[in-house]
Amino acid sequence: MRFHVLTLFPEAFAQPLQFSIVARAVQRGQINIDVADIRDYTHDAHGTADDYQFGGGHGMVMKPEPVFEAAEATLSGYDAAERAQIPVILTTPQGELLTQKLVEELASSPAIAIICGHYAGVDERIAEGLATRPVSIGDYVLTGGELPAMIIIDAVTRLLPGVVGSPESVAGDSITTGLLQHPLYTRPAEFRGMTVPEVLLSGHHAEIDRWRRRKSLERTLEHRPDLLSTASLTNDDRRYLAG
Ligand code: 6GU
Repeated sequence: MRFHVLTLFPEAFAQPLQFSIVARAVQRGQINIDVADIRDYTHDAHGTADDYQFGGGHGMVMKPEPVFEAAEATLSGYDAAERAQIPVILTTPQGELLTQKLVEELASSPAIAIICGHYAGVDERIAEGLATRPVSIGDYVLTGGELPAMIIIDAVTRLLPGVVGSPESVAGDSITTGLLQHPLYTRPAEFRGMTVPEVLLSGHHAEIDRWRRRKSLERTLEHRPDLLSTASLTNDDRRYLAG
């Protein structure tokens, strides 16, 4: 998978993606993260990439020309058929909410371009004529789209074949199953007076599975009751939640 990031702050990407699983995926050649500096595509001596808004109002707006030119240069290596398969994401609080379902869809693309919005926002013609996928990472406002871009890269990368050790750990994820994950414990069995639930030490796999399922249901009910309407629940699950 090739990620093409278009940003006014390429330095933001130098460190954060260089540890753990994403770094290993880069080293193994499973992903490639290409970062283009939008300012390299400006035409004046000052490298002006933003300007005042028509109609007045607070905050600067990213100009369309440098962003279009950066995207065209970045994607020029692909032929028309490939190009048509590449989602061009625009990070914006006005976008479609990033969910695991959207992450799965993105992970099936051959490459992904991500335009990082900044300042008050981007000229609407970037959304109209260039981006194909406006994406928001949640209902709060950030100063820019760089962190959202990294979040998208991280979430997509871990779904690629061979990136995360065991396919089960991806399949059994929080959210992927439609429920929040059950609690996890490792050694020591007792820590500062806090003990590991007996059932996990019992070796009874059916009991362990039942306990985990129930904890998932309890947590989902407590923190994300909205997920219960779409999760696939057994009659047992329903009885447990009702009781
Ligand atoms: Cl993608 N960008 C910005 N600036 N703020 C956000 C966001 C994106 N998603 C949630 N808040």
